[in-house]
Amino acid sequence: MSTIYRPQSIVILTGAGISAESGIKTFRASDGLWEEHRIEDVATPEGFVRDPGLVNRFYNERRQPIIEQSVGANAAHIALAKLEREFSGSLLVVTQNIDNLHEQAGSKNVLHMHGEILKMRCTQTHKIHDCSADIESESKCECCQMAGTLRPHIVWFGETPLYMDEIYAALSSCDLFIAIGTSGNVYPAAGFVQAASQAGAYCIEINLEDSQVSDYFDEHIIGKAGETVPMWVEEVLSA
Ligand code: BV8
Repeated sequence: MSTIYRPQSIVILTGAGISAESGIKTFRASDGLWEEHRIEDVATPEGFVRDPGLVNRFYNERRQPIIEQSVGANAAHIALAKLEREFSGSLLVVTQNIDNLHEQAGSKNVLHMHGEILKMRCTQTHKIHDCSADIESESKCECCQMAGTLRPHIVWFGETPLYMDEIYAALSSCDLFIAIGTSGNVYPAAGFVQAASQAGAYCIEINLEDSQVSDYFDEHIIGKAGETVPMWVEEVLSA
């Protein structure tokens, strides 16, 4: 990594690729999640209204391994948690992922812009609750004691991502932006590199291959996140 200076403020965007080596499926790979389900059916509010059982089953299947802790943080998550502990400047991890692997690795300053699979939301009161079991149509909500009002606390297509003000504030003031394991297909996350670059940040993309937005980055580190991220973190900490 040709970091020519000591960064003071780092924003890191992670996508499904950082969790791939933990055994969690990505979306757009040949065996990805979208190969098995149409986005319209399982990741839109319209799909949930049409068939809440199908959508709940889609997320129940993805939540189970995380509840059972049969999937764990990998070397990339662990390296980012080390960076948060040892880096003298400011660090924010913005993740598109709904798993809790950054937190399992010890990261504290994490914004889940697409929600969290271990949380659910009451559609009547909009209160957010922890979710440590399957959501079924007869699941009773703890705030309104009614069945059928719960949904995953997930941002679906057509819904507004979370923490956008904090994210854009961090992008406008960072001097180093890193995107790890994201294909650059989904906005507004895919546009974050442009916001960071326009604010003068040096932008690095860590991925197995080029993404849809690779042209906006100053540097590309090609390889598996579990190998490339720990090396990159050591270079930043020793700079
Ligand atoms: C919104 C739900 C308005 C949870 C997800 C232009 C501007 C604004 C919006 C739009 C726009 N054009 C279209 C839109 C609408 C839409 C959109 O972007 N559609 C796409 C399909 C064109 N966006 C929205 O609807 C968003 N909302 O825009 O509201 C707004 C806008 C701005 C401000 C306020 C309001 C809401 C989008 C959220 C949708 N929910 N998920 C869930 O089920 O998980 S998105 C879904 O895809 C995932 O959550 C994931 O976050 C996201 C992106 O996928 P990736 O993480 O990149 O994963 P992918 O499989 O694609 O790629 C993996 C990458 O990893 C690959 O590059 C691969 O090479 C790499 N990799 C694999 N293994 C490794 C690796 N890299 C390193 N190491 C490895 N081992």
